[in-house]
Amino acid sequence: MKVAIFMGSKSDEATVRPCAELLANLGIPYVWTITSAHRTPERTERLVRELEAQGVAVFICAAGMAAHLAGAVAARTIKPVIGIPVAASPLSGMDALLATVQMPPGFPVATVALDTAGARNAAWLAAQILALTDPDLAARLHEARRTMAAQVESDAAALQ
Ligand code: RP5
Repeated sequence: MKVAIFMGSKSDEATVRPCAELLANLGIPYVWTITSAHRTPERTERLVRELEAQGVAVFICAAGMAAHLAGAVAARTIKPVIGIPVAASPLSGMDALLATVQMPPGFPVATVALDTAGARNAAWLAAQILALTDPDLAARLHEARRTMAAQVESDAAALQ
């Protein structure tokens, strides 16, 4: 297990699924579970401790509303923490974005975009962090970028 994906509620599942799928496609072992900074603070603390002991190197946390999950995890580990703000209230995610990104100095949360775009980038960023010490994964990421560039070229050609 290299990556832990936490989400605050079952209701975040569809938003977070692209993150898990991308990690799987990149061949990165991950664990994906539900835990809440507010509803299950002890579970969150225990999971961070146990998963870190099992070798998790990056934590990804998705939450909506007063989204304190990523911050609560960042308070308990020096491993990189990536936060996905989820639009889950009438404030359209601005609440979660600010709660996730505005961490006090010393406890960074690498905050990605809202919702599924952010979920995908959370996986890419976790992969890039792991690729620092994994040349095979780095090669897969370079290949993925070549594929994305080729797609733009072929889409542009098809547009003529
Ligand atoms: C957050 O509150 C969760 O991450 C979710 O995005 C939001 C709403 O949770 P539910 O009331 O749907 O469980 O804690």
